[in-house]
Amino acid sequence: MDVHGKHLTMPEWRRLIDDAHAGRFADPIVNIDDSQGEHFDAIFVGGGSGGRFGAAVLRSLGGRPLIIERWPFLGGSCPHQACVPHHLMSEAAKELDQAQALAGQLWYPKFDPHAASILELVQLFRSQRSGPHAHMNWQSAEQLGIESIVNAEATVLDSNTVRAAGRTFTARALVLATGARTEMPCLPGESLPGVFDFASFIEDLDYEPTKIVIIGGSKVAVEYGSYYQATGTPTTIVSRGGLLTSGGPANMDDDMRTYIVDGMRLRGMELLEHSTAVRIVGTDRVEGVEVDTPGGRTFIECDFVLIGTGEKPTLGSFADTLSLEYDDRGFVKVDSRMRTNLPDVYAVGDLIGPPMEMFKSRRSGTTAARNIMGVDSEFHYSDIPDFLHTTYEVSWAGLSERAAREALDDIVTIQVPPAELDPAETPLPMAEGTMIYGFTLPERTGFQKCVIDANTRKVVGVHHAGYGAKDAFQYLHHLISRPEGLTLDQLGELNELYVSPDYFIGYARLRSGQRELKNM
Ligand code: COM
Repeated sequence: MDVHGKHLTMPEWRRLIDDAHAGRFADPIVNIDDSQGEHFDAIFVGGGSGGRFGAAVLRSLGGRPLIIERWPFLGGSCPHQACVPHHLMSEAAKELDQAQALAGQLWYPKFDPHAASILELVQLFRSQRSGPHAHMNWQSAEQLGIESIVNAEATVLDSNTVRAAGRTFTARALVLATGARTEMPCLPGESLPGVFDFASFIEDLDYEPTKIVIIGGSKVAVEYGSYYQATGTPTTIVSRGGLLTSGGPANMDDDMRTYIVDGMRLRGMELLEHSTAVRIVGTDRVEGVEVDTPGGRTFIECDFVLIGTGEKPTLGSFADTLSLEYDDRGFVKVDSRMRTNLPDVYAVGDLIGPPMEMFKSRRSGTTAARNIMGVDSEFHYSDIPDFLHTTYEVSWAGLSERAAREALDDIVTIQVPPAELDPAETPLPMAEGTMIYGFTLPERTGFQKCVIDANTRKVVGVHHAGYGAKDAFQYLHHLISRPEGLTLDQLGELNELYVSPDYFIGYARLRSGQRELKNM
């Protein structure tokens, strides 16, 4: 189907995408300006965040990009199976957490776990997701002027030639952006009905889970686990190591980890750490999981298993036609300019390995685009602000207290609630989003820590469990990562919009000017 110059509306895109999903429409959807020929500055194989943002920047810089995407929409797994449903469910988790904790108080009715249906929310997402999908297609075509073929597989013939929709296209450069998917742990029983990963959970769920086991300690495991438990569905996480420790999110502060992991237990979740799932049991469908725990082997009954053990790259036809170098986990190796080992071939997004975060996909795509257009550009994605959700939004940037103490001589911290006070009797932080808990269940009001190098007075790490601070952390990460850094005194000179999600500005002001900085 040729849609070039047709200026499809959002509802028209939506219908087309819905038809393609339902199998009613299988043709490639082609938006190519044929008057410009079949040669491009870059062909992006994969139209997720990396491909879409890369193509947009390449176009801004005067280049001609082509995106080829197998799904009928641009935007990739984010609006389809990953970030967007996860955020929908994390928002639900926050609401349900309050509804459970405050049931029968204030305006909260008695908590009814049957009313909080996991299936209903998945169905709601599935029925509405083509709205965001349509926007990605409409924006890319109408506002960004990106040429694309969606609903079509790309076949990479060589570094400069790709076939799709029965046509052959050439380009100065190739950008590989085919993403990643769950690395299944190869457990007996893992193909039984009732065993899901983050993608099939969204695509295939057709019943209401009543007892859940999650295998793995990834962000996916913690985020969906917190949501399931908040719906009133008993949930167990089986994690090989300590939850959110080694191999988990880098630089998470130990005290913050303790706060959120204790918080999951407080809410009734069973956390089996240092434990290994050995077998998923069932005849026609999953009936339970056998687990080796430090106390011996145990059987956990369940009717739903989520695998959250990490991801592996999704390789396309290029794996056969290009002699690419891969790292030891199979991800495509790139340098800081997103160049692979082959001239003219770049790789971006989840295909190049962790962190599996959208900003990394987007920025790796734009970095490749700039370099292709002759603008020297590097992206180092190991130093990142990071976040996850439990029933809290948890954000952090810079060093944990432990890492700071290992790297620097003299560290002081500002911690809320202060370490010497009993959280159950201390309604702090009680910031944005936790005011009601402040007056009902003080220990649920969150956690904040600011780590400071006492010698230079520079803030070297910030940590937050609460709500609404991600915005601030984007900027805080920039401020503290600059060569000149951000001192406690400068932080204290900012104007805070009280009550803001974090109290770093106010607390920094209370300490600014103090000659010998002390813990607070
Ligand atoms: C966002 C997808 S859901 S993209 O990064 O805007 O392409």
